[in-house]
Amino acid sequence: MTTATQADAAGRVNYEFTHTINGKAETSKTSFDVINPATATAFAQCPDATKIQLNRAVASARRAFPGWAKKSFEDRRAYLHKFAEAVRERSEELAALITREQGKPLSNALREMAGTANSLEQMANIELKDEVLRDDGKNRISMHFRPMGVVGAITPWNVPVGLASHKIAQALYAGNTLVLKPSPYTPLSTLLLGEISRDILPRGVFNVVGGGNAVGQWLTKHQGIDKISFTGSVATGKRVMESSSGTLKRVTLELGGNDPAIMLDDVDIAGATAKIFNGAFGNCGQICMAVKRVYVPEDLYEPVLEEFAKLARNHRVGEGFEPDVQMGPLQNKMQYDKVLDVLEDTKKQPGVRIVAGGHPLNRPGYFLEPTIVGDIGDDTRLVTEEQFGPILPVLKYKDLKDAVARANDTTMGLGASVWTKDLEKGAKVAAQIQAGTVWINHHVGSEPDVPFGGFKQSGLGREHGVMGLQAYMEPQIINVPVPAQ
Ligand code: TXE
Repeated sequence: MTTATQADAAGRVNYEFTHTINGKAETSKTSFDVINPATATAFAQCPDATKIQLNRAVASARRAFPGWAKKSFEDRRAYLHKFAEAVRERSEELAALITREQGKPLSNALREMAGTANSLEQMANIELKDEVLRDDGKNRISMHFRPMGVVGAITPWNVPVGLASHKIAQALYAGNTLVLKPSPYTPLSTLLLGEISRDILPRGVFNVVGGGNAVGQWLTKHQGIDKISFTGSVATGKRVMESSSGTLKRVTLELGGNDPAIMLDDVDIAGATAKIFNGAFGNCGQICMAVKRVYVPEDLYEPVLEEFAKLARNHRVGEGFEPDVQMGPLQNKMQYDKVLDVLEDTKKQPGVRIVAGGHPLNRPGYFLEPTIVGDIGDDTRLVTEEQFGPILPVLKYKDLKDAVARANDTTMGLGASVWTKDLEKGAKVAAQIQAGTVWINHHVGSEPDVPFGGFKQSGLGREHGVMGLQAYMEPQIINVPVPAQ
């Protein structure tokens, strides 16, 4: 029997990936190629859903909604825990598929799968309590949280299953049903996740539909969808918000970032550079909350730059299944071309120094050397745009106030970090940064019980934690007059 991860001698996976609609497998008349970014060749096919299939998925979610919403949090928790267990059992298979379609090292894909099972479990452990707002002898006013209906989730290609798991856990635990559309660049691991869910969740509660951007658009415009949860680019996020407005859908947007890391003058150089390097080059720089700019005090600039260069030169780049590989290729040709374009622009800047990397790898696939850039201006594309790739600008500063102002001089505000031995001072600097999360002496990470999201154009609303769960529900006030004694 062919499995979803077995590849033939030519690297092709001849498995029939299917949508999950109303708890059953469905194929489509047409399909599209899924590319392995390490070889730049197609290795499998994804079914391309028609509008009729999407409508059927939404209708099945609507039918399943009343029964699912009526269940208690405890019941829904038990379902999600069972789902988490099944994912854990199949995590090696899912991880291999992620490496093949996404490009990340297998060890990272396994970590993504551990995070997925953890999210499905931990987000379903959150306690959401009713609140008494007033009980003054005249009125008893309380606030309750009710499921919304059908959620449409749209996910990107950088952490395909991990990011989907947050939306699945929150939407379903809250009592909603779900239609999930993965990115056309990395749809297969999510389709397999849907397949795994079929024996566990009641029919129609969780639907997965493969397809291109049009399917996403249909979802955002659909009359039968009550809320959209989207993770992706700022530009598409704005489009999602616009097309969701027709039915005033609730919208949660988790968009890009241009995260600064600010080193203070008492920083432990070796320790901080190693951690910042991992925060910048993990997943080949393709993380919304990756470090995208580093600010370094003038006196420490040269040693810090050299330390980053050493780390970059020793970083092992290769195909995700190669042993000990630390960084894979960029995920797709569009992103590869975009990052090469930023690199070309960077090289043209007067006085710029490329202290490590700077070239594509001489092999097939979308590989680029980890690249460290020094002496670059603030108004360049590498500094002002989200590069979303393995190129890190290291910027010099004289005055901390100025560094904070430059860090804040962006339309984004997802994450940031401050690096210092003085934790109190670090916290004071953190408070001045306009970002949804500011880490001290670390960067990157999301936890099921901690709200996550961005300031400014990095997004709208928060996911995770009580706040995240509430965003998948409608608050309802019950106002009862207290009878006179
Ligand atoms: O993302 P899109 P793309 C950033 C990164 C990258 C850029 C573009 O900077 O260079 O985004 O990547 C679906 N209505 N991030 O073009 O378009 C699409 O099918 C509804 C940051 O791949 O945002 C996919 O499922 N849906 C990010 C999803 O949106 C639509 C992670 C994301 O695709 C749609 C990835 C439409 N009109 C890239 N058009 C992060 N925040 O982590 C597309 N889609």
